[in-house]
Amino acid sequence: MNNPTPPPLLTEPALGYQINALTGAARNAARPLAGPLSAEITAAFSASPRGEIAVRSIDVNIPLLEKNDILAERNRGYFLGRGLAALNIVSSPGAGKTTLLERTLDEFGQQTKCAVLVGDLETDNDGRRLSRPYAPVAQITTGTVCHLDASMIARAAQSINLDGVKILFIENVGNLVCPASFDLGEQVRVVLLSTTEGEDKPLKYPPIFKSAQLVLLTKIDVADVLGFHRQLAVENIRRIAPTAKIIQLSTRTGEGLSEWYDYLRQLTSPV
Ligand SMILES: Nc1nc2c(ncn2[C@@H]2O[C@H](COP(=O)(O)OP(=O)(O)OP(=O)(O)O)[C@@H](O)[C@H]2O)c(=O)[nH]1
Ligand SMILES: [Mg+2]
Repeated sequence: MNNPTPPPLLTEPALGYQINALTGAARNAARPLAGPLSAEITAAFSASPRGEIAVRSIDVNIPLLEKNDILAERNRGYFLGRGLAALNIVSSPGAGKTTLLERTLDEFGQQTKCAVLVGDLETDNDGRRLSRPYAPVAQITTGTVCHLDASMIARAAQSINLDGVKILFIENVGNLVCPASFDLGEQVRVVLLSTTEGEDKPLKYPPIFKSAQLVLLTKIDVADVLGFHRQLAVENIRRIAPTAKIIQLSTRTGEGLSEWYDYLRQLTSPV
């Protein structure tokens, strides 16, 4: 019996494995994978010492974030049903999210009932900073997870009393990358860019800025001393998020805060 000639190797195997071209050098007919993918691939490599195997890929078109998206829609319906506006507040670490929320609770929160869900990898520092007798707050600690997801929000929202709450602030984990992919069921995504980070961040981290309805340019009180070019930052935000509203503010001096409060007030007005 003639053994079929194995297909030529593309290169000599350096570490024992050789992967042939995707167009398929395999002699066996394709078959569906039955077990864990890694075990299948390992077995296939072991059975192909001369590198006869082929690797093919198929696009199954199943969104990896599908489960989160479903839960996020559920959250959105729940929030809308309760008549409250949820804001997902995102930024790099230290851009001023908690400081802004502290002052917002002290001023705006005196007239309009607000609640906060705040996420961090560790500590309840921000939860304690935000604690006010008139505003329910829940701290979410994510451990090693670099973003909040819709299931964390669903659980945390159940843990506080949302009666009468008109605005639910969700302070996300400080990170400009991971939170971009996770819809929490918010009505508005707010991204902070602080003057200490540099004007180029919208260009370097476009997904998060692209997904924002509102961008807050924070810590403008120190813009001049840092040599931060405010107009350039605004232009960079505009390039990535042309329709987002931009508010320049300083929680320290109060500049721009009335515009922020007007924005919040408008979210609570019946349409
Ligand atoms: N100069 C100035 N400093 C500010 C302003 N807002 C916040 N800061 C300072 O920035 C630092 C970080 O502020 P936080 O509010 O803790 O920042 P954060 O975004 O909540 O940080 P994480 O939760 O760790 O991501 C603190 O030292 C604040 O005092 C501001 O408007 N101007
Ligand atoms: Mg914070």
